[in-house]
Amino acid sequence: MRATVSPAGTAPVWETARGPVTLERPRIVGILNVTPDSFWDGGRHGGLDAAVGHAAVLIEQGADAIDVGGESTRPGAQPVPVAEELARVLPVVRELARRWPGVIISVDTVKAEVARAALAEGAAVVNDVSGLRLDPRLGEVAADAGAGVVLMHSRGSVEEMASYDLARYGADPVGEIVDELAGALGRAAAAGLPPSAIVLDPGLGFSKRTEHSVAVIAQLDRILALGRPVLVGPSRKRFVGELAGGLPPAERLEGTIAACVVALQRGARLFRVHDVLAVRRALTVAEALLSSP
Ligand code: HH2
Repeated sequence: MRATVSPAGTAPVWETARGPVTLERPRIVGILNVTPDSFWDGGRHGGLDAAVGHAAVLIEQGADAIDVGGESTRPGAQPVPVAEELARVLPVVRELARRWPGVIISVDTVKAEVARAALAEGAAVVNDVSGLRLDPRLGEVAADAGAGVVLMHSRGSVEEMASYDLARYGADPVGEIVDELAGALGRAAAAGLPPSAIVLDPGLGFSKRTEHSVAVIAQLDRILALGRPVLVGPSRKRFVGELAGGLPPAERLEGTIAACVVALQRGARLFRVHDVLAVRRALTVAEALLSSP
């Protein structure tokens, strides 16, 4: 299969509240969960100092953006009230934006109120794992701030979206996912978000069994046909462990890298990962090999 790499000068651009992100090279979004219960980094970056320290490491390792999350989507995770999510996320967003004005700060939330406050503190992007399904005001909040938005595919509430319960598809799972992402694009347009602000994400592991995550990576061209850049988030997820024969999260780095490299080859341009250094090195080499004539 040919690599999907834009010729020089025509790289797609993602508009954010802190200016455009050009996608002539793969962009890495480092994960910074300030939660007690995220499946991999939960409880590790709870205090402000720990969170800022980890962000410094991710940026040093080559993260182009930092995605700050205050609510886990792990199956069985407790829903987080707005006030608690604000208390977790806002001090971190404020400090990161102050220290690293050149780094894109993203807030991983499905709540318009959290998005509004984070954008006011310097976040440039809202990463909505519900694709504008769960809070109808979130799109308008992002549009008013001129923010970039990641629209991820999922089904159901925050508590159920990462389980297999809603992973019920007919003969063409990727077709259903594309249709549902098209619905998210429609909600974005109705909220006043310009297409240039939008990145699409198939939501690996969200409302998807392993075979569904495999299918969306294999058929990423069908997501790209919706006309926006694609972000993928395979980092240490269950489907990676299952494909490797049943490995726990601590042993899923190599599989994560494999998923990122294949997604790059199929046209993804943004990669949301925990392990920035390893993934950046792998993608830099893969990009050089894929873009050589
Ligand atoms: N995955 C997770 C959370 N947010 N956002 C996007 N756009 N894409 C993803 O694939 C994605 C996401 C789940 O991973 P993580 O943040 O590590 O875990 P948790 O939900 O337990 O905090």
